[in-house]
Formats: sequence, C-alpha cells, structure tokens
Amino acid sequence: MRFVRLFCLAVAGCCISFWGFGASFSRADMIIKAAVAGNVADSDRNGFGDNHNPLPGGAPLLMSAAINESGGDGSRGTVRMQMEWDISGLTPGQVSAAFIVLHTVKGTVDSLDTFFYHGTGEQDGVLTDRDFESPAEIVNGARMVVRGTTGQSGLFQLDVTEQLRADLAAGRHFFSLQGRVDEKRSATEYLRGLQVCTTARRCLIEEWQPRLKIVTSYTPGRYNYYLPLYSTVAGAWTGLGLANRDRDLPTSFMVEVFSPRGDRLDAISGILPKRGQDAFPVAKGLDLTGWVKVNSSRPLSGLAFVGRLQEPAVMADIPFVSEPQKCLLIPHAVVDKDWNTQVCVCNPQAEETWVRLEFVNRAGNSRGQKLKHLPPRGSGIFSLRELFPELGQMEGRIEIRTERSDQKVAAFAIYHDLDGDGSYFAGISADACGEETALDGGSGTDNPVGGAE
Ligand SMILES: [Ca+2]
Ligand SMILES: [Ca+2]
Repeated sequence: MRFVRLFCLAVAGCCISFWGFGASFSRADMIIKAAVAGNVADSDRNGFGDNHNPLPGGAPLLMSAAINESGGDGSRGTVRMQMEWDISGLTPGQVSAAFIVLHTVKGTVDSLDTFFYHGTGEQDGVLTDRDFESPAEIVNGARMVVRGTTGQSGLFQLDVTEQLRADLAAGRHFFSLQGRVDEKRSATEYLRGLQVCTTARRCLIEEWQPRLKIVTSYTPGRYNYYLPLYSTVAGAWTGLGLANRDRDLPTSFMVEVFSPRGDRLDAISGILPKRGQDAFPVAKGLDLTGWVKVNSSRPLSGLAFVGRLQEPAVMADIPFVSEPQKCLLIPHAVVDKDWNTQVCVCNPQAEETWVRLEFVNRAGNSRGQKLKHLPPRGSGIFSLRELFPELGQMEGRIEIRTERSDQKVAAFAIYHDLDGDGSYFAGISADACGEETALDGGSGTDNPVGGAE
C-alpha cells in the first residue's frame, strides 16, 4: 500500500511559475559594491607584501588565495585576496545584519579551503602591497570550500554583522576582508583556493563583484516561525511564501537562513501591507541546505516549497512551524527497497541540544532509537536508511524527543522513492506528540513562543 503516492507533486510548470513572484516591492536590503577586490602577495616569504594586482584596471577578472604561486602582479609566493568597501555613509544603528557576497568560479587547480580575516590592510579603498601584512582577526565559521566542476560558478556568503558594527563604532570609513588559505600547508607545492570575481573593469556582470549586503534597521517583532528545511543543493530550489494575517496593520518581517552548523548565511527583510503577501527564493545560488527562521511584528501565515527543476522535476511544501516542541511525531516512515524517509530537525535555540529519534513499528513497538547532536541554531538531516541500518525494512512512525525537557525543536520529513525515477517525493509535517498536545493545550496557535532566543 503506497497511499503517499497520491501526495506526489511532479509539476515543473508550477515550480517555474513560482518564480514569477520573485520581483518584490517590499524587501529592503542595501548593497555596497567593493571599492577594490584583488590579490596581494608576499613573494619572498618575509611576511610583508611586495606585489599586488594592478587594480583598478581591466584584469584580472578572478582572484584566489594561494601558496607557492608563480606569476605576475599579485600572483607570486603567498597570495591573499584583499577586499575593501566604503562604509562612510553608514551609521551603526542602520545595521541589523550584514553579509559579504562573493561570486565564485571553480578553477581547474582549486583545492584548498579559504578562510576569512577582518580588519586587514590599509583601509583606504585602494589595493597596495601593504594590504598584505596588517594584523587581522579571523571571522569564525567562515570557510569557503571548493565545490562543483571546473568552470562552474556559485555564491559564497558570510555573516559580518559584528565586524561591521565594530568598524562603524570605531569610526572607520572602510570595511576590509582578506581571504587566506592555510599558508603553512606546504613549503614548495603550488596550492590555491576557490576563485572569486575581482573588481576589474572588464567584469561584465557587475553583480559578480564582491558585495556587502546590509539588512537595515529591522526591529525584531514578537512572532517567530520556523522552517526545518531548505535546500539549494544539486539543482534544488526553495521558495518562501508569506502572508500578513493582520487585516488592519502592515507587518515587518525578517527571514534568516542558517546552515546545519548554525552559521547564519543570509537574511532578508521587508514589509507586507495589511492583508499583503510576498514570495521569493531563499538561499538561491548558495548550494546549501539548512533551516530558516522568520520573525515578524504581526502574525503571519506561510510555507516553503522545496523542489528540483531538473527532470524528474519534483516539489513538496513545508508548512511554517510556529511552536517548537520537546516531542514530535512523524506519522509515516518507511524504509525498504523502494522507499526512504529523511527526517529534518532544527534547533532554533542559541545552545546545543541532543535529540533522540525513535522508530516505532505499526504494532506500536519501539524498534530502536538513536541520539543525535544539533549545534546551537543548527540542524540535521537524518536518512532513516542510514540511521537504522540494522533494522533493514521499516514501516511505522518516528518520534523525536529532546534530551532536556526545557529544549524544543522543529521537524519535517521527506518521503521519496528509490526504485523509480525519483519523482515520488512528498513532505510530511511533524505533529506534536500526543502527550505534548495534552500538556500544552494544543499546537498550531499563534505564538509568541518561548522557544527561540
Ligand atoms: Ca615580501
Ligand atoms: Ca587598502
């Protein structure tokens, strides 16, 4: 019996028309293009810069941090990517969140992770040799890994809210960031990280130059909602739809996109008119998965669509979770030769948590349980096939419980076929467990809730 097949949505046309809603009147980000972004290098290994890209100029179009490089200006010895933005028009109060957006292009020899440092160089909007050596602090959690095939372009974003606020408070006029690979890695071998577009004039697409994206002046509201899953990995896309439930007042909103490790990767803010609605993609181009938090000043109704454009095109909807729970129930879970179930759990709290995933068969008997760690503001996707390999075939339900009774999580499951072409793909919402509902007097009511911050 495969009743869930009825829920399958294999509608490419629907996915495409969704993008028609992408141009929105309401979202309010400020974009500052880099004053300069290019390579600076130390060719004689004395710790001081001695060559740099001749920017502003027509070339080079791409930069990358490297060691033991041999080449022209900016490409000899130990090479760092130096980026500077003019922030003289900003005040600290304007910055609710700030992200650096880098357009990447995978080169043939790219292999190393790139790390990012803040406060580097002479902060003057000009690329000079001395930009190489100034003291700098590493931006925690910012690690650009090499993805994709040669020539493939992508996006990398990092949260620099704290760093930008500190610079503005100190009265700085330029914000600077430096990309470096592990410079102790090898004494002789040429190794480099992922390529990033520079500010060279010949760069045909201006949006590909490094940008500082700022969410301005957002005042957090009292309503929080959670989407336990988004994905933009391997051709997947995620779109978010929001509706203001208030018939009399507009609402402000902020959408925050988190990685499974708990790093905030993006934020989008905006205003919805009374009875208004908006829809837009999240994490577009980031090639990542994770979870989403939505905050608003008035109550919202909303959902996400996650899908895949390549054939077979598939789509599933993910409802908003307004109240995280300490016990959640996935009412249908199957693992066999034809089917798999993946459970997505997010931890909206600022502290780590442990969750116990228990498989209960159709007769109501526990068949096994596994304990999984979720970092602060992190999430996990657990394939039941991989989580319970010892059980082989499974049919029943999954219960998810936090180990500590004061901690709460949100969850969602994806149920998909393995034997066919992958077009059977359904989302399954997690319900509060029965005992939870009884204790808490029901779920799905309007928050504010206590589970978030
Ligand atoms: Ca030198
Ligand atoms: Ca400089």
